[in-house]
Parts: sequence; structure tokens; C-alpha cells
Amino acid sequence: MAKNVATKIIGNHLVEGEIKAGEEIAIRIDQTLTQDTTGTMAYLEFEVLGFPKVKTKRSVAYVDHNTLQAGFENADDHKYIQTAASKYGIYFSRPGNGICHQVNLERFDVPGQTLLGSDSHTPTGGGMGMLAIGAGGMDVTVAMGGGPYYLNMPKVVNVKLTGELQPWVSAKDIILELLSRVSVKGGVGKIFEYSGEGLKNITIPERATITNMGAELGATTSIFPSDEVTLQFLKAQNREKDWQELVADEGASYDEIIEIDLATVEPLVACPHSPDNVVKIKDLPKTKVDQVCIGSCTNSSYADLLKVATILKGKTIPTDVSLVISPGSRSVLTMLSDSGALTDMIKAGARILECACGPCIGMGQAPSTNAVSLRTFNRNFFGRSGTTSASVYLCSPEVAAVSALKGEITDPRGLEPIKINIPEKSFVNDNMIIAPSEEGKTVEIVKGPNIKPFPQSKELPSTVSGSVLLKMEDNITTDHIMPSPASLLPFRSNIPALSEYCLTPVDKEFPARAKQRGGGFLVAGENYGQGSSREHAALAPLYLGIKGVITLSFARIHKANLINSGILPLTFIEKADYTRLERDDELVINNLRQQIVAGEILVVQNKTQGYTFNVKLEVSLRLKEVLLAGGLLQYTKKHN
Ligand code: MIC
Ligand code: SF4
Repeated sequence: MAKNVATKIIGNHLVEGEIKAGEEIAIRIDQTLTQDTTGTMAYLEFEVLGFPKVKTKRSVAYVDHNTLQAGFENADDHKYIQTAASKYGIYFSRPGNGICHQVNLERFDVPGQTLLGSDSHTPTGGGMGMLAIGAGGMDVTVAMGGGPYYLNMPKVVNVKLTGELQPWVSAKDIILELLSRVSVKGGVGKIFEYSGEGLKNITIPERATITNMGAELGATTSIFPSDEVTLQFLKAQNREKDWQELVADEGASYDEIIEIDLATVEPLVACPHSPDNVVKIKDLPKTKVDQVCIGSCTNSSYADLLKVATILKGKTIPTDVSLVISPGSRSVLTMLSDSGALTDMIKAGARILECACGPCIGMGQAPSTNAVSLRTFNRNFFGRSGTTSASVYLCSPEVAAVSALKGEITDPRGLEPIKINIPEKSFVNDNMIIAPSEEGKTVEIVKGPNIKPFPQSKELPSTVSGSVLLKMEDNITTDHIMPSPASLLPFRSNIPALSEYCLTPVDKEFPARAKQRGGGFLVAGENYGQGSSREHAALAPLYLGIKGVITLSFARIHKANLINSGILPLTFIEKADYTRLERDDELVINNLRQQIVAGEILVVQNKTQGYTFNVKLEVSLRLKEVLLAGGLLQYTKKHN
């Protein structure tokens, strides 16, 4: 049977199950990546499971998020990760070496392999023809230990690209176009596979921009074929030996087809506070910008930043605009420096930040009160910039640079198109990537005082009860559930401290209420838990005693994180039950264990309003076992 690219890779890595959309499958994981804000938890879990060493082909630990060292906490986390990596056979990418996804693309992604990363933008590797999936830390821990990764076989959507992009339109506009068509929840349970004659003009960093931001569709992952363009990129990185051709068979079938004529795509911008709130810039009312941020794992390649430098060359940004640029990797920064492009940026007045996530995760550069911040990033969720009154817009690097100079969000068409020259060879130097110790056993792991034991769930009881502590709307993000501004990020290894801020963007009183009542239930609308893969968004509720979350639907990674933490992810069958339920209603689920074993419908009693309603527990038999055991760690301990 003619196969598409995604199915070929899944087929080559299949350990359990049948490749049938919706069925649970297990795949072998070749490579893993962690970053610092999810990594500390992943390595603490690795220790708890007692694995001596990773069993993957390659695992890399990055430090790229929490790089601002305003106190000892972050530096302690870095040291912990570095020593744990050395002990367990993991490569360590030092702070300053770059953003995990950009560095992994340059140095480690291999077409045809699988990658599991504890970061939701791991699908960036799909630009290289890799099956790259984001997951919670615990799933990555298990994969590092040699276990397969379980997922529901997604539907494969073919995105056919025809035609050619017009000047001043770029890869970011393609993914924004798709977001405007599909929405932030339209990709749930799907893989987006790109094809068509339009591909030949789309470079690897551009493909990576598209697969990176496929995360914002809610997709399991996105993937491009591995072709001549892929080979050129790998040659530039001295890695041509990693190349193999990987294209869909003639007549391969897909579950859905979307066509995009590249010639019709226009410069776009995502308006506050959602990446799918997309409009054509030409239709946007005049919008003055206070801040422009260029970088993040979506748009920080050498080509992206060279375009920016070319636009800025010989000009000066207005006095009321702050322009900050964070290169994606040390290789990118070195090339900008060697080519003189960095000088052009500095002379124009740009503030150059280190090669890290920086403002994208609110690590500094919070905008001023009521500011408009235009960013080349992938997320503009409420409050994520660190300033709740700010309005964050997302756009391409070209639009960002032109808008920074003009002082307002600007459609660049009409300006003279720019030309850039990308050298055949990239700057390659791995001296900031430390290989693991050959004597892992003797390496001592260094743990600072801020690294606290994390809460571990217990076997599921036969009855759960509690009140509805919070009732929320659609599209609640993990930035709402576990906010991560610069002040809180240093506590990623300290769940008790972090839990004090759990869900506070929705209701400041929530942590106190949860503690006072000894836990309870959360209720929400569609797509609950979209965004970041941070398992803290499950561990902090676990610490506060949350037993179940009842929603209209869940985002994939968060649902898995809840299950891994032993929290019930339940969905309403009737929307009317969501409407009827009120905050503070007392709920009980009796005979819970029997009900779980018996099927997928659970009966919930609303003691306050005096009625019962049905909810669904849509999980595989294996995940039922995980829940009954009290979460993935307990389950894995039992089965090892
Ligand atoms: C994000 O972009 O939200 C993050 C920060 O990279 C997260 C990981 C985290 O919360 O630590 C992600 O995308 O998974
Ligand atoms: Fe870092 Fe932002 Fe990318 Fe997350 S989305 S990995 S915070 S650059």
C-alpha cells in the first residue's frame, strides 16, 4: 500500500498496536531532548525510577529557558541538569549555546528517526523529516529509560503547497494562514504532512518555522519529506551522512487534504491573545508598536536574522520603540558576527540578547503597561509576556523589522524586496555541547536547596469527592494553569512553592480555596490545557489535591500529563451538564475503580443540585491501568 511519510516512520518504529487512526499505538524513540524548565522534573523522575543510564540512540539536555540568574536557583538547576546528564549518558548543551529546537535542528535531528522532547515545540524537528513529538517530562523519562511512547494514532492531514511565495511573504505567514483556517484546536489528534511542488523553494529553517508552530494547531506533530533541500542543509552542517531520502509513495492516502496556493498568502499577524486570531496586516487598523522582539524557536535562524539585519542596515529605530533580538543558537550568532550583520543590528539600536528563549517565556523584556509588543514568536497567550495589560501580536521577522523601523505594524509589500546570501557551509562548533561521562556511576549529582521532592500520586481510591473549585471557559492554556513569568520560573523544581500560583491568572483565590477544602475538581470548556508541555500544570494541581478535571475537551499533552500524575481527565457527554454545573457544587464519584474497569462512562453525583450526570473517561486499557495505579511513575515501578 502506498504510504505517506508519517506512516512510514511510525511503521518503522511500531512496537505495539495497529496503524489505524484513533487506535493506541506504541513507538520506539530514537532520540530525546529536555530543556531546563521541564528537565529538572524529568531527571528527578529518572532517579525515582532508578534507571542507571539512557537507552536511546541519543539524548540531549538543554539549558535555554531559565538563563536569567537573578538568584542561586537557576544556576543550581543548571548544575543539577549538567551532573545528572553526565551520569545518565546524556549530552549537555550549555546555557548560551542556544534554544533546544534550533540547536537540535542544526546538530542532531535525523530524517526518518523519532524524537520525543519535553517541550511542546519539539515538532520543529519535523522540518528535517523527523517524527518529532512534544510530551510531558514523565513520558520523556520513560522513553529515556528505553520504554516506548504511547499515543493514539493520529489522522494524517496532507497540506499541499503549490505556487511560490510573493516577496515579503515568508514561512511564518504560511503557518499563520493555516492557523486562521484550522484554529488552535483544529489539529488535535492529527499530523500535518506537507507536500507539493511549493516545497522545493522552502528551506529547512523555514520548514522548521512551520512545523514548530504546528504545535499551536494542537497537532500531534507536523512533518516535511526529506529531500534535496534537506541534504543541502545537512551538508552545510557537515552531517550529510545523516541524510536519507524520505518521501511519500506515489498515490499515498491521507485522511484529509488542505491546499495552500503560496502565491495567495499575504503578510499576516496574530492578534492578542491567541495564535489563531489572525488578520491580514493590510486589514489591521493603524497599530503603533512599543516593543518588537525577534527570535524564539520559531524564527531565529541565520536566514531569519540576516533578513532582519539587511532591513535594519543603515537605519535607526524610532526613540519610542524598543527592539530586542535573540539569536537561536551560538552558530547563528557567530555567523551574524562574522558576516557583519550583527554590527548592522547593533548600529540600528537593537538590544542583543543571549541565544535563549528570553522574552518568549517572559524571561525578561516584559513590555510596559498597556504596550503593544510585536513578536516573531509562536505564542501570545494572555499574560505570557509578563505584563497582563500588554497586547502581543505575532508576525514574521521581515514584518517585525520593517514595523520596528516604522513604529507601527506594517505590511512591507511595496518596499524594495531584499536579497540575502546564505553560505554553503554553516559555522559548526560543538564545544558548548558536553558529552556524558564514560564513568557515569562515579558522577555525583549536585542538587541545590531549591530542588524539592515532587508530589507523588497514590493508588486511585474507590470513591472520590470534592467541590468544583473553579469553572473555566474554552482554550485555557497551561500558562493560565501554571504561569511562568521570570519570577516563578526559578521554582520549576519546587512544586510546593509553584502551587501557590496555580491558576491564579483565572482566580487569585484558587490555591487558598483548594488548600482550605483539601482539593476537589476543576471544570472547563473546550481545549483545556493547550500550549506548553509543562507537567507542572498537572503536578501543582496534584499537590493542591485536585482529583479530577471535567472539560468539554482536552489538549493532547496536558491530558497525558494529568493521567501520568494520577488525575482523572473526564469529559462531559452533554454540553448542558457543563452549563448547569456551578462553582462550589459538591461532586461524588462512587465505585470509581469498578466504573473505570467496566467501561468509559462514569456516573457523577452532584450533591448540591441533587442530580447525576455522565462523563467519559476516554483512555486506552493501558491508561486505565496507569490511572488505577495512581499515575505513570507508580505504574512503571510496578511493571519494571
Ligand atoms: C513554552 O513555550 O511554553 C515552553 C516554555 O517552552 C514550554 C515548556 C515549559 O513550560 O517549560 C513548552 O512549550 O512546552
Ligand atoms: Fe523557548 Fe519560546 Fe520556543 Fe518555548 S516557544 S521553546 S519558550 S523559544
